[in-house]
Amino acid sequence: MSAWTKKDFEQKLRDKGKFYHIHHPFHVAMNRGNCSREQIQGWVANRFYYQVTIPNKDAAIMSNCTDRDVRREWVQRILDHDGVDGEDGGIEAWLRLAEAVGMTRAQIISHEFVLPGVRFACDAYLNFARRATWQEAACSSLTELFAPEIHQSRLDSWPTHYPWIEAAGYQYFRKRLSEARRDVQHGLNITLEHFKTREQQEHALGILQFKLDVLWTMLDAMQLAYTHQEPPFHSCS
Ligand code: AHQ
Repeated sequence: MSAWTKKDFEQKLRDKGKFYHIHHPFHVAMNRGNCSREQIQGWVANRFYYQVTIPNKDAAIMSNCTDRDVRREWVQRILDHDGVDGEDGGIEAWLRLAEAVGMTRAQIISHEFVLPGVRFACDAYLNFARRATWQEAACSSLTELFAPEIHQSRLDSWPTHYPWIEAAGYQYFRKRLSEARRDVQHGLNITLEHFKTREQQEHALGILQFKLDVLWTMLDAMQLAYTHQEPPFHSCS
């Protein structure tokens, strides 16, 4: 089969948005204001494990990438999360979000609330980035094609639905609006350029689906634990 044009290939990637975790029942409930304090806190505590995985994931990509120009741009993702002099970074902003929802930094940093399913999904993403080619791992970050919408939906809906959350916690979502857009331009250019044949393009779609599955599965674990009150081993006496 002949390769898709770059325009059609990009549209096929964007069409995967229907599987994005904004459509997961947990996020739908959250954006409708139907989450309890426990569900919000559980989500913040578990997503912290994802956030701290990202810099290691991006460092894995850097370690596999032999292209200096790509590394010069990709390194910014690590700095966005770890921070630099004068800039606290995303991990610090997530800790402020944790305090804004009524948790302590120690609780979050300890990972004591991280569910096995969340850990496995995040570790699968990190291990994928370690063993895949840097172009495949760049492609897997393209779930952020759909991220600005989800960050904006929180900024739009949380103040009304969750007045008990301190507004200082929203800084993380605001920060990602611009960072995600910049990241996506870079990741998309790499992906559209690298995956040329129809077989390679289909492979890229499969990689994006893998990452969509990572995000979806994290919420499945949280849904069981915090919505259905069925955390792991809850039925074992
Ligand atoms: O806060 C997020 C973030 O820093 C990243 C990095 C990026 C990647 O490299 O895979 N993906 C990502 C995402 C973040 N937030 C998620 C959310 O729902 O708040 C969305 C997620 C993504 O779409 O991959």
